[in-house]
Amino acid sequence: MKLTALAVHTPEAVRAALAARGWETQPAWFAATGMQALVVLLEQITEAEREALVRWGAKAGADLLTGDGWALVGAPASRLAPLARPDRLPPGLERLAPELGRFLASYADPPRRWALGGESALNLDHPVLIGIVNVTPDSFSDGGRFATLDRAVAQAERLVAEGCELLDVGGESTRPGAAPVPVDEEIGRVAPVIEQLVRRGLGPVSVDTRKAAVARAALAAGAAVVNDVSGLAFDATLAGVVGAAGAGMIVMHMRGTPDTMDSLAVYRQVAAEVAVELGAAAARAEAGGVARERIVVDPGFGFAKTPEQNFRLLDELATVVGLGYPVAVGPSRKRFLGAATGRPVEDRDRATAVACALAWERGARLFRVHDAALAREALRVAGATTSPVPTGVDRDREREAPSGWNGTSPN
Ligand code: PMM
Repeated sequence: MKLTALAVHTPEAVRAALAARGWETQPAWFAATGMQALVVLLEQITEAEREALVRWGAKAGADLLTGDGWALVGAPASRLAPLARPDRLPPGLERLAPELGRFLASYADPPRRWALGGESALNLDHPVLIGIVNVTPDSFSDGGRFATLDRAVAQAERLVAEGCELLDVGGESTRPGAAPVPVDEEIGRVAPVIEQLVRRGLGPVSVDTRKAAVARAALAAGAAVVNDVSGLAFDATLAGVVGAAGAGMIVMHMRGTPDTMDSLAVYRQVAAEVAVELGAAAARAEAGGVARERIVVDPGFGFAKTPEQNFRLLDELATVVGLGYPVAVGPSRKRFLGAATGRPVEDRDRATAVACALAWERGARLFRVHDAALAREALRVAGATTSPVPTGVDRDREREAPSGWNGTSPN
C-alpha cells in the first residue's frame, strides 16, 4: 500500500489525481470541488434548529461544534449541498437553505466578471490592477505629488502602461485624523481629472468618495465606478446615485470615520465580523438600487484595524470571499506592512506586491495599488500558480455544481 497526502487548499490536487486515473476534466473538477472541506458558522439559530443540525450531522458524518444559538459545521462541500436544497432538507432546517445555497453556488462558481457603468465589464479570471490616482494634497503615501492635472494624467498613463485596468481617482484623504474636504473642493479636485482620463481613453475610471454629490459630479464627468470607503455609512443617499446611474460600486469595510476608526478596532474574530458588516453594507447598496453584479466588496485594510487584525484578515480573506461578491483589496503601502517589514511608507511596494499575491491566493480578484509594476509581477506568479478553474472546464456547466456533486462516477 502507498499513501500520498494531497494538498487540501485547492481542488486542483484531487482533480489531478482523478485525471491521472482516467477521469475527464469536467467530472474530475466537480468531484474535486465537492470533496473540498468547508466550515460554516451559523449564528442566531434556535434550540430546535441546533438539535436538527446535530441529528443531521451524526447521520451525514459532519463535524459539529455547537453552543447557545450557534453551530460550527464542518464537512465536504458535497455533504453540505443537500442542506441547501429545499427538496432534500431535513425537517427543522428550512431557514438554512437560502443562505447556504447562495454560498455554495458562489463557492462552486465565483463571480467571473464585474459589470461597471454602461455595458463595460472587467473580466475577473485574472488579477485586475486598480491604479491609484490621488489628487489630494495630504494623502498619506503620495500626498501632493499628483495634485495638478498634468501630473495626475502622467501618473494615470504610467499606471495603465503598467497594466492597470481601472483608475481610482480620490480627492479626499482618508488617513487617520485627516481633515474633511468640503464637497465643492472635492468635486473641483476629481471631476477635471476624471474628465481628462476618460477623454484620453485611459478609463474606465472610478471615483474614491463617500459623498453622493461628489459621486454625481464624477459620474457626469465619465466615471464608471464609485469606490466608497465608508461602506455606505457616511452618506445614505450615495447608493441611490450609483444605482440610478447604473454604475459599478466598491463597498469597503470600515468602522466610524477616519477620525474615530482607530478607537473602533475591537474585534473578537476579525474576519467573521468584517464579513458580516461588509455583507450588510453590500445589502445597503443593493437596497439602494445597485445591481448585485455591479458590486465589489473590499475588507478595508488599515481602516479600523490594528496591524495584527489586518494580517488575520489577509490570512482569512476566504471568509470575505464567501459573501459571493468579487473581492478587491487595498493593502498598498499601508502601516501594517511597515509593522512587518520595518520599511517606511515610500519603501513598501515589495511588501504590497507580496500581500497582493497572498490575497489572490485566498480569492481576491482586484488589487488597488500605487505601484503597479511590482504588484503585477507578483500577481503574474500567483495567478500562474493558482488557477480558479483548470483549463478545459466548461464553466457554464460548472454552475450546476452544487446539485451535481456526487463524486462517485467518472463519467
Ligand atoms: N484605501 C485608501 C483609500 N481608498 N479604497 C478601497 N476600495 N480600498 C482601500 O483599501 C482604500 C481605498 C487609503 O489609501 P490611499 O490614501 O493611499 O489611497
